[in-house]
Amino acid sequence: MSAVSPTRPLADAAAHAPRHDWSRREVEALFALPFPELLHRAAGVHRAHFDPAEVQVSTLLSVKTGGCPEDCAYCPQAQRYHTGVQATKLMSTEAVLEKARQAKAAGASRFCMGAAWRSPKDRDIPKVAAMIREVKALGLETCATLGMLSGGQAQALKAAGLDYYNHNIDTDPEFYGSIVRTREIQDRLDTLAHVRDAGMKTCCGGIVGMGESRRQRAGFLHTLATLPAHPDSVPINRLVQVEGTPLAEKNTAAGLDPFEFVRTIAVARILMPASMVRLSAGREEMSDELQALCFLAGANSIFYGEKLLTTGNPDTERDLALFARLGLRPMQVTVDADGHDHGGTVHADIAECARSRAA
Ligand code: SAM
Ligand code: DTB
Ligand code: SF4
Repeated sequence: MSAVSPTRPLADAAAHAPRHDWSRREVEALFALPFPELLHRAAGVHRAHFDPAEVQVSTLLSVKTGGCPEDCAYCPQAQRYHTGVQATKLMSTEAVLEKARQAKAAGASRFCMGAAWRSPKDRDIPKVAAMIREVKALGLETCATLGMLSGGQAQALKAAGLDYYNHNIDTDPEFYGSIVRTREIQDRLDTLAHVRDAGMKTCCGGIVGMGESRRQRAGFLHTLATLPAHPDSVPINRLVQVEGTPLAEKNTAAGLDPFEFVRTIAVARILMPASMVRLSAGREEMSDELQALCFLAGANSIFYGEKLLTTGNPDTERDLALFARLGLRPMQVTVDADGHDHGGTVHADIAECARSRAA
């Protein structure tokens, strides 16, 4: 690694130890701070727990696209909206592995498999378990997002070697019913409990720009920060407006001030200091400067690769150039004896590409 490490790595970790007793008022007060003060505080917390030059890199693959019976108002994969997404069957393990090999060669450390299901059927679990086992055997961390899980399904995925399960609460519980009517937020919380009980890491966040108020953004982050355990990974998505979805029709993202998005990242960083905060969907429409502000505010993870699930992501060339211009480098993963991993596998390609661009 050529980059210089920060001079005070982890020095302030004790002063910024994770808390689970945040009050909603405290979270709202953080949102109300002057922007430079908020970013300063978030950057301090970030440095206490992480090297701010390191960004964890994940790649997403939709292993089963579209045709979903749910009514999430943001989602291009809901069958009931006419978004042009073609429904597919579950991919074969071999086809998934081919994509995982490509992601690894391009420098990803974690491979996330997504399926447009309300919840998997028990007969799907052995097929997904085979994908997980084989992707993990490539030396990648594994993540899946398959909808609601029973306790038994969570245990079966854990037994197959699944490291992370992504399941978002998406927004403030008070606003949830305006976005999703086919399930309740409690269903999401129940699945998260099954995932934790099975011993997997949780990846849980949501979407900004769905017409929620600042108070509701505070309520969303307050809910995450007062879960029995902070999610290990917190994806903050900016709504990608896909034609045919109810939210694209309402054009809710247009009402979101980009600085408000950065504030959301900064408050997430302060509330959940030891979690990875992922600058998730929506980067394709963001300027490099806005993304740089997000990294300054404490984001330390991205999706890398030209596609998210069904929508676009910045192409890898643009991301490599951004890493090089900002002096960022991909995080490495090492697995402790206790089974906890901190960062990613060796990703020669992305690190070397970013370095050669910086030279
Ligand atoms: N069906 C599963 C579920 O709902 O958990 C897994 C896939 S679902 C697409 C995963 C997450 O993607 C959602 O919870 C939501 O936060 C995010 N997402 C979906 N559509 C989005 C959009 N148009 N813009 C931003 N994020 C989106
Ligand atoms: C998450 O919070 N964002 C990712 C991942 N978890 C699965 C998905 C974003 C999807 C954006 C819309 C699409 O590409 O279909
Ligand atoms: Fe289905 Fe998940 Fe999309 Fe909701 S977010 S419609 S559950 S794929």
